Amino acid sequence: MSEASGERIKVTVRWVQILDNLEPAFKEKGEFVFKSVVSSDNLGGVRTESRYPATGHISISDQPVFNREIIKWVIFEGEVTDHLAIELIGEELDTFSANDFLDPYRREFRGPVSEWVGTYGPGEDISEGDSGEDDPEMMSNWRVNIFIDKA
Ligand SMILES: [Ca+2]
Ligand SMILES: [Ca+2]
Ligand SMILES: [Ca+2]
Repeated sequence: MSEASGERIKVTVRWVQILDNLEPAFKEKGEFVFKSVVSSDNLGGVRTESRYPATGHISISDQPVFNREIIKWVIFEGEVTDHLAIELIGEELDTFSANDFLDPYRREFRGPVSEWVGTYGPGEDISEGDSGEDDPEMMSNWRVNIFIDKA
């Protein structure tokens, strides 16, 4: 294992946008908790889990204009060489029934780090073949913007 071969990166979820708050129509906001798993098979294997917010939940509306929350949530900071996988699970908390889940988000990056540092969001992708309905950051009930930077 050679530590010198890795590059240090930082992955931040900059914002989330809720298209369906998974609540009855009369309720404007849903109560959300997001969980992340960031992993890499580089350097003997890396896996980092975190939760946003750290405690409690965040109430987010699904009304246009009010449905985007800037969260600046750092989900990974560490060394990788040529692989990174990001998974996000959004859970909407309910008191009198089982919790609801947003579509799971997953995206995997391979190859030299310099080829995939950047911003990944709805309709602003760097990689080819990721536009329109295939855009991983445009899910049926939410959207996400992720920033991968050298740290
Ligand atoms: Ca609900
Ligand atoms: Ca709820
Ligand atoms: Ca995208």
